[in-house]
Amino acid sequence: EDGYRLWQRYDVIDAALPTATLKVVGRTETHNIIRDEFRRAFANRVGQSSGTLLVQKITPELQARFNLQADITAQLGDEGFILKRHGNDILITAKTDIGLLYGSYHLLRLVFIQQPLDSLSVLQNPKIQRRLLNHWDDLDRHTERGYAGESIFDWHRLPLDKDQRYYDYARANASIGINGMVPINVNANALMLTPMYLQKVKALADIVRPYGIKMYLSIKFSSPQQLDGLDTSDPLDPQVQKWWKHKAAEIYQLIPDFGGFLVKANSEGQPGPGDYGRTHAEGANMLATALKPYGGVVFWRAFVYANDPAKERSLQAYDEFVPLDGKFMDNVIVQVKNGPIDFQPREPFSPLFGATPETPLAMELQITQEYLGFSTHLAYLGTLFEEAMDADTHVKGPGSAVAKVVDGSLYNHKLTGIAGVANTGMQRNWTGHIFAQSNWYAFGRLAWDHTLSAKQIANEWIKQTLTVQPEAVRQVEAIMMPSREYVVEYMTPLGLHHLMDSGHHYGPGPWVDNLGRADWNPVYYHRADKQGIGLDRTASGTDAVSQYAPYWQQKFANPETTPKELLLWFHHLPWDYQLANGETLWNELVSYYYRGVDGVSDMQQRWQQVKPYIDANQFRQVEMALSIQQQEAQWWRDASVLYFQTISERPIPTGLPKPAGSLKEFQSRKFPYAPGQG
Ligand code: BDP
Repeated sequence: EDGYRLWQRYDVIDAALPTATLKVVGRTETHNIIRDEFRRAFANRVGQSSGTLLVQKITPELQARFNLQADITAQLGDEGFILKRHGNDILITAKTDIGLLYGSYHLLRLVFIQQPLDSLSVLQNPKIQRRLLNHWDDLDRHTERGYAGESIFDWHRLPLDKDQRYYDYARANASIGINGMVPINVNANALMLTPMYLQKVKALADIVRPYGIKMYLSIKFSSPQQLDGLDTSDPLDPQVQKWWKHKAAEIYQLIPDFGGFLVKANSEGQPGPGDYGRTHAEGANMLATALKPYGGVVFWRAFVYANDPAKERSLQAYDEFVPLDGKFMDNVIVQVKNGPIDFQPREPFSPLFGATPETPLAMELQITQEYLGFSTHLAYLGTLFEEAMDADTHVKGPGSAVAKVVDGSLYNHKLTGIAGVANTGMQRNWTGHIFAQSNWYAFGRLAWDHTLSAKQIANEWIKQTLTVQPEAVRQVEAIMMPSREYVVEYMTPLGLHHLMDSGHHYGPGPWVDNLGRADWNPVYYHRADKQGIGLDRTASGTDAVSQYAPYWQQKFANPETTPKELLLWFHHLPWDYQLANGETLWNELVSYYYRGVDGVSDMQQRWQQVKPYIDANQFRQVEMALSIQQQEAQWWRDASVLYFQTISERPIPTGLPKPAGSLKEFQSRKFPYAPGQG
């Protein structure tokens, strides 16, 4: 098993079509995909019962025959589906072809995770409307923060070379409900909007369309100047507005169901409306006006932070966007990273969630493991995504979860979205680590239904990807569920963050203090000094706590009521500060670093135990990656502990072995060829 088939390893699992025959009514491309999918899944493995598996769009006859009440079918949305057993027959029905496809994938999932289908009765609609992968892939196939080889999009050979990988990519995404893609980097390239490249984009759009996937593009705000020599890209300039209107018309001519634009503006050197003294709303609305006649939307990113010594970084997105609430057009959605800084192993939820009642917010999660060990560390992110979704903002009292902001229910928004920064690449197994596939899978499943638990999703993924043997499933769950926490512990425990080495972000660099901007330096975030460690974000510090609802303001104001895992995010505390368990902060910090490394050893042991139940090639790949992770977890631990010890001047708590190696050696390590650099 080389991993190419992801969670679609049908033939190795002992399962049969649950009925004797299959009937797919219809002849569109999507119907053919459904037929093909069942053929792949079951080949000649036909069920015992005499019934039929019927895949057909809803009709009054079907409703009567399968006893579907009108109030049930009325709940079906455009992408939703119903699965219903009646006697020996099974029905997959929906209002649209895509609904049928999603229903088919759901039935296949149930079969392959070995759920009984005797009393099958399912109705599902996605809870979030636009569920996108954001690829940070460049036109030359380099992938920013990509750790699985070069980009899967071969722009040079498109549009004529329609690589099989594109179809397999679309299948995998459709099987977990992803319905949109942005194939290129938010650090955009204006060339993408030239006629030559738009032909290539059209070819891709045509391939993914029958799988229910819409094409979106990252755009460069300065495109009018770069591509056609306009004097300005000022969003209030009529020539610029006209340019974007023409561009939108050209795109929709080629791709009638084009989804819209994704924009990184005035952030980390990207051009934007701020270059002309205009607001993010003015910039977004100019693009939204151009897309509006065709039903397109603008995903406008809130990941902005200026080089402002007077304002701590985590405050900036909120201060920039909250005053603009109500100023965006109704086809703009503001895309917010889950935390206020930047995809760290753990962050509190971004205070923007819930703070803009008039503006729909999409959540951006990072599937690729830029800050969680690249693709050599096993870190199941289902738990991180779940934590980000379930965080209760308390903006409208208890029960105001981030997920309710994102699914539109908290403030009644129709336009809803979620984006995951993809971890795909040309490696045979797509993601560079077999377990990194589970993060792609978990993103899709949670985007479809955020009430699913990370544990349930892990269980589904294991059974489809690795093994259905019950004891082995249990062991692998015990590897996956705490795995992200281990990374937090050996990299950034107790609320520490942004301690990685410069540029490539590979390995520890808590000592780094010499970068061009203060807020790029790890020392800016940990603030360790003779007295203690942590960033004081309370009223006596940067006052970031004031951006949260009163409930959280109170909790975060006091170290005793701040969740322990966020302690040093919000507080600068003395090294000898006493924690609830009686330990000093220093001792606890160090023991967390050790605990994380022990976690990796635990994963290694459990992996050895499941060997008999895992394909040999899969087994070996993961075994080797775990040995790299073990080494690197120790590197993170020893480098961090040694560095902080030079400041705390306190001993390693008794019972723990001394860190191996010297701080000087750790500090001198260089990685000019680390993958995925920006
Ligand atoms: C940072 C990445 C950088 C991205 C940026 C973004 O290091 O490569 O361009 O996020 O999201 O985390 O725009």
